[in-house]
Amino acid sequence: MSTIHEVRVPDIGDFDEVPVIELLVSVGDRVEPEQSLLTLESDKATMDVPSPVSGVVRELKVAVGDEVSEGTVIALVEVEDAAGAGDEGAREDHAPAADDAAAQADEHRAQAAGEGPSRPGPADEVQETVSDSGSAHTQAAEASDRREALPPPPVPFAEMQQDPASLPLASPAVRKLARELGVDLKQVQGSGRNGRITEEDLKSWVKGHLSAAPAGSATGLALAPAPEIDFSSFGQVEVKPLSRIQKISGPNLHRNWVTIPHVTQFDEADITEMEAFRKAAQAEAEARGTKMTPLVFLIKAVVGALKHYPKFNTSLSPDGQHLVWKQYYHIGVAVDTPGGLVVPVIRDADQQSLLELAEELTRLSGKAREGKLSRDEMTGGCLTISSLGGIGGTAFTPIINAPEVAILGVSRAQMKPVWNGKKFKPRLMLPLSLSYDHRVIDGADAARFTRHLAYLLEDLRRLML
Ligand code: CAO
Repeated sequence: MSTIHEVRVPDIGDFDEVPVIELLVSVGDRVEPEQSLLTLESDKATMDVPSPVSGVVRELKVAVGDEVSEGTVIALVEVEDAAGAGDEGAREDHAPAADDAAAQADEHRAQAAGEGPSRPGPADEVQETVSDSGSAHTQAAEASDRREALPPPPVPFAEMQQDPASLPLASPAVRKLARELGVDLKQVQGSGRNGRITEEDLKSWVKGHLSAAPAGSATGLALAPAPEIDFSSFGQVEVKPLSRIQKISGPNLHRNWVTIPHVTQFDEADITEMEAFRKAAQAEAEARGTKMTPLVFLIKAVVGALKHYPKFNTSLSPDGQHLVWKQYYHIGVAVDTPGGLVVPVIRDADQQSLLELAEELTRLSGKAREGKLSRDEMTGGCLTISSLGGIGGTAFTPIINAPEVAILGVSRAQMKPVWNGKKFKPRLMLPLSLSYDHRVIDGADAARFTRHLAYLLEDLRRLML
């Protein structure tokens, strides 16, 4: 005998009409208790909705983009065994659920007796099917007994009371395991879709830390805590919260800065000829409603350099024992927005012309500034370019956007006198600052990479060789 269980959105705190951003299962999939079914994203946090039962997904009641609130039915799961048939929330296929009416009567009676409304957990949710037969009193008592025999409902989103904006993506089961092991998930790098932390990632992280630390040695940085300073004792102050983006990116930047051994290689590219071509192509770009900036050429040249030096298109496995060599060329571009720094990713940059790249850059940076980038548009990058060329400066040391192994900083091009062996000639020189992960890349590799990049930018026809 099988029963159909309606899975509803559990208590998600003060949130209402939260959009579904990802479906993690399909119709026909077998699911286990606590397995995530879908992901919601409020303006403050990303949350998974777990299945309270084990069974087979028979119907998905929502699609990506739908907005849901506490109690919304999101899926029908067929529970096959006898134990499942007894679950709260289960609706028998072959008969109306008389018990459900009894459970409701039980609840209403409790409220009428002054016990006050009780907030239902996911396993206590009100049923759709109501029977008009049988004794409500007897069945209510049975329903109560049965509820007591059930395992407690999953406690959803306990983390929401903590710092929701900075929670990494992980299923409730992985969060539970992390809590048991005392691991802060923010330190674990996720290898799943959209950076989701899998059980394997968590175990590798723990193994890596156990094997890296000789017995008795300190694994942390053992720094003195930052002093708490009352700035108002020095003068008038105003305290404002960090933006949502800053709250998310800050811990990531911090982790990348302290866990990756950074070195920055500086170089310059002579872009005098490139600049002439860029200006000539500007009219065509404008006719297509876009702009041809030096960054567009840089994206193209970076793809060329990645093809020549594929080690820059890798990621280190979480245990630090393997390199993942990517066969695709997705380029991240740091964009300065009113809310903070975001990095949209231009997919398959190798397959796009300069004009197409210009259009894509205009589209993504516009969406970034409007805060409308989807998760897909911000993930999967191979190497990030951070260009401050439109603002100024001569060089800087960008922080690597892990799990990438290098980031290219670009500063403002300047006309400089360059010695050509006989005399000084005015040349437009573009400053390049390449930060790289020294665990993966040697200094000589980095110097070769930036030299090759400069070689391509100096004569773009070389990209076609
Ligand atoms: N040298 C000289 N001039 C440059 C230049 C360079 N390296 N890069 C851009 N310019 C010029 C452009 O040609 C443009 O000139 P016009 O106004 O005459 O057309 C002007 O500077 C402004 O360019 P832009 O900034 O609008 O366009 P872009 O394609 O260079 O950059 C974007 C787009 C989205 C990357 C940029 O606007 C941005 O947000 N940059 C900030 C990134 C950032 O904050 N990085 C720091 C992160 S910390 O690691």
